Amino acid sequence: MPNKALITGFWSKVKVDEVGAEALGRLLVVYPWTQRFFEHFGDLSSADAVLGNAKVKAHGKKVLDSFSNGVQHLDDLKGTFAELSELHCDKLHVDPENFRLLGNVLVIVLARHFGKEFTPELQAEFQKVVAGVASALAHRYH
Ligand code: HNI
Repeated sequence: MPNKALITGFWSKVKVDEVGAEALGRLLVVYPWTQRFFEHFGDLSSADAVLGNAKVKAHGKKVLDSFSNGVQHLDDLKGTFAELSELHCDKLHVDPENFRLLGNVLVIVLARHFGKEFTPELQAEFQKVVAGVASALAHRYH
């Protein structure tokens, strides 16, 4: 079980809109096949286009708001993400490997935003959180 106090203390400093937009934007640039799910978002033709795309920003914030809710419910990630797992599996058909990719991109964005403050200890805790969220979102697939 991750160190909840350490995680929630740190998470209160995270700018969810900025970090969410950058994490989703980087996912789409670094792993271009993920763009397939977001073709209706408009111009994704270059890294600048993706990172400047208002729909990507808005959706990144939505995803990270949902992730924040998970941070507040570390004891019950499975229950917290049950409906979203159904949505991503049954309706959106997102390959669950992509949840793991987004989690790792999120860790990189946190490291970029917080620099030294994102200590190895915090990273270790966050790797557990992103793995837990990815696994909860993938639950419906099993
Ligand atoms: Ni995801 C919609 C949360 C990862 C593709 N996603 C949502 C919504 C939430 C959400 C919340 C909005 C639901 C609603 O409208 O009721 N997504 C999350 C979380 C993660 C995640 C918490 C991982 C931490 N989603 C991903 C990944 C992909 C993805 C990795 C694809 C690569 N999600 C989608 C798509 C939609 C979506 C596609 C619908 C978008 C739209 O509005 O058209």
